Amino acid sequence: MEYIFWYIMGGVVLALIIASAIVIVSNHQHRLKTRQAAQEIEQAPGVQAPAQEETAPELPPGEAKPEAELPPEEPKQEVPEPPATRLARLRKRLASSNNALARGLAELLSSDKISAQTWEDFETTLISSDLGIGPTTQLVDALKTRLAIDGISDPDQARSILREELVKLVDPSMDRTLKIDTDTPPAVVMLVGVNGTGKTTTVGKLARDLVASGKSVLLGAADTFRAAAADQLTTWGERIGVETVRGTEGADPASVAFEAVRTGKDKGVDVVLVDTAGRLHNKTNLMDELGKVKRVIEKISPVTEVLLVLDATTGQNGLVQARVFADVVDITGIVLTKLDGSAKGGIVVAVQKELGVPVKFIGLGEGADDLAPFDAGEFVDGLLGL
Ligand SMILES: Nc1nc2c(ncn2[C@@H]2O[C@H](COP(=O)(O)OP(=O)(O)OP(=O)(O)O)[C@@H](O)[C@H]2O)c(=O)[nH]1
Ligand SMILES: [Mg+2]
Repeated sequence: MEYIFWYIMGGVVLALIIASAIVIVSNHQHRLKTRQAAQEIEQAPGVQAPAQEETAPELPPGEAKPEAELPPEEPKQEVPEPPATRLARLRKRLASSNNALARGLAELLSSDKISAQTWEDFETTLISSDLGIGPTTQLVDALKTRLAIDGISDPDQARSILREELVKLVDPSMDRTLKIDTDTPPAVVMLVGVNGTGKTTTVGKLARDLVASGKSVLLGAADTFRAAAADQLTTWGERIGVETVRGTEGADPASVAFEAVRTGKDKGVDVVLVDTAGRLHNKTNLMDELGKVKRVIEKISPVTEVLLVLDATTGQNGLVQARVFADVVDITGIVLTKLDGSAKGGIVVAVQKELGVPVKFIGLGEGADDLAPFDAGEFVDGLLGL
């Protein structure tokens, strides 16, 4: 009996093996047929082969599998240069910026004897360095008096008197801090000015410094004239990890500014920096629009600071712009950019006198750390090459 059982079992196993073999062979034939059909379709005119799915090449045994591709690294947040080294670097740049005021002062100090002609030349240099007639007369009179009274012939002493008088003219008593303290956050800082003076760049540089000092910041791209303007601001924001609120090209700048400040308030940020479009001061409608932007923002939060951004190389024309902007929005501070170029340092004094508001920041280059808080002593030392 037992052998009958094993006989039956053997038969069953054999039948299973034969069945599996049949299945494998028929699958293989089916795959061959499908491939043949696919090749025929590929070869037919006008038909493109479907893209082959990429498969990883087989590795020879024992070879390590390459590591899976890592996701792109989060952009590293940039760390601003510390203020001390930045100021030293900026002072050097100011001294080498070849401006007329520095040259005039150097000439005066290098004369053995200060004659009437030397004074006259010095006066001319001061006026042509954008200092303005009033401040020039004031400076020359003060110097003449002090140098004569004290009978100074030592150039070092003369230089230090000149430094003192210049610092006085630049007025170290002015409050140059950025106004961002407010009982009703966020503080709102608006940047205004004519085309290409450096508003957007200054927003970026300022935001970077604020973030480094522990403030939370949001940017408002109220320059809706060109999409590229909002892109430029957004790029600055991404570099320092802050959000930019922007509208579509041609949107009402006041509504974008409003939205930015509202978002800033909702999110509890400390400071909202609002970039505005460059506008010609002689275009009344554009100037009116600026007034509207400020009024609309103030429906939510007071504007704590309106910074007028002036290109220092434009000289006297900058003063004309300053006057018109001040009529439309109350300017609370001035940013003088491009003092690294062919700018004439005297504009600092002239513009402060014109508006009665302080220069708060100076731009000395296109780099992210090329903005310095203005300091009367540092500035004069830079001019005198001290
Ligand atoms: N040398 C130098 N270049 C600067 C300085 N500040 C800005 N720039 C450059 O000036 C050019 C214009 O700067 P933006 O910040 O785009 O000026 P803007 O006022 O926003 O211009 P609009 O939005 O077109 O009115 C850019 O090439 C800046 O890199 C500075 O202090 N020194
Ligand atoms: Mg801009």
